[in-house]
Amino acid sequence: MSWIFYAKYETLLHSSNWGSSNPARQCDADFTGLPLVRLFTYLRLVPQQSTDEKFMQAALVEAEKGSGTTSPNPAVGAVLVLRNRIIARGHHRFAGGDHAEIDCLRKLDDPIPAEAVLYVTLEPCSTRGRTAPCANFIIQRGVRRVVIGAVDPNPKHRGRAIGLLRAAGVDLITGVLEDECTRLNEAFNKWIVSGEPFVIAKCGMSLDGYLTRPPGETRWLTSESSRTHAHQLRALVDAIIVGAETIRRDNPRLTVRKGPRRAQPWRVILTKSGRLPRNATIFRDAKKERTLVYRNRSLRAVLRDLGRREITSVLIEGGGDVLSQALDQRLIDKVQIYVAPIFTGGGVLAFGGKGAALTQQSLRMDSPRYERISQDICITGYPKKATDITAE
Ligand code: AOF
Ligand code: ZN
Repeated sequence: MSWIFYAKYETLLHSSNWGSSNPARQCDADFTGLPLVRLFTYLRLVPQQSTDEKFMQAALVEAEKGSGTTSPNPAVGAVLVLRNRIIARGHHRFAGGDHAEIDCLRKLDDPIPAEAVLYVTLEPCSTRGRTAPCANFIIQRGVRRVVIGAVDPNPKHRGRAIGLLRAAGVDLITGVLEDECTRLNEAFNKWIVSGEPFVIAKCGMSLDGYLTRPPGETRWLTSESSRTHAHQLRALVDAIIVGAETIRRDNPRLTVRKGPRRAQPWRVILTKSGRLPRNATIFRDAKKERTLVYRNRSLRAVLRDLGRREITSVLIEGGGDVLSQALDQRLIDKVQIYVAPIFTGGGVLAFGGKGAALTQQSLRMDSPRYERISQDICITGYPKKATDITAE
């Protein structure tokens, strides 16, 4: 394998932005002013992408075209390669529609050449669901070599197609760009094995951790760019959860106004008292049949019920009450938090709750990412599992 020096673009990007005082320079990498010694610290010896990785990357690009529209199915992409050239591409668009492999292979009428290789981001399915099994179709079409990204976590399929294809004499390898292929479907991966949706906690907060705006001041703590950035998440989830107080106070629309979404995400309102303004937008607008109200139910019970309705991902948008419950009950799978450079004091804490008795029991983030957006910082991360913490 050949090796190249490769600057970790992202690390440089973040390190340079931290030091930046120029709000106009948001996310572009900036090498000026970076001491040479620091530059070399970040130079990493990494393997050049192999041919398999290159084509799996192309299959991932296909898969991403379905992100946000395939639920409750995963987003999957495929490419067919002949002598180092992609001759067909395909992706899964919506549940009930063609799977990625079928979409790709159907683009060729002719017999598939013996040297052709099929790259697919997820292990092909092996039994009939809404559609016929892809493994059989691949064998029938005479594909001789298959490269798989991630194994399908669906208990109905997990590992079966690998056995079927090998038994039919197909040359097969798995695990190419496995992490990328897995992460693409983080919501599906949780829901299909647990029956509960993947929970993303999202909010904008002040430097002192408050959600609320100072009375009489501007309506928002975070910048417009942060809010546009945050809005894009809505296009990728099946439901948005808020507490009744958010409806009473802000009368939000909770709709997707940008992005590829086919259906409006469910709007889920949690209330103890049942007191909700009848003329709130969510009960009156064109999407009103996509509003669900849960009265006096624990967040966990709500999530279970949503999972039964094939809701694979939820976005908790506030207020402090719901976010705190989610934190205290350890129901969060991912956070996306926008911190604005402002101290408000008082008001509603984003994550009040009971808190952890000991620092050791606090919820730590795994793989946190920091992105500067205008004057704000967007922090994303995955809470560490208890097992990761005890292993440290
Ligand atoms: C594939 N290729 O593109 C996708 C797969 O009900 P069905 O027939 O649509 O099957 C859904 C299941 O198939 C889904 O839960 C997941 O395990 C797998 N998704 N498989 O071979 C695809 N989207
Ligand atoms: Zn399939």
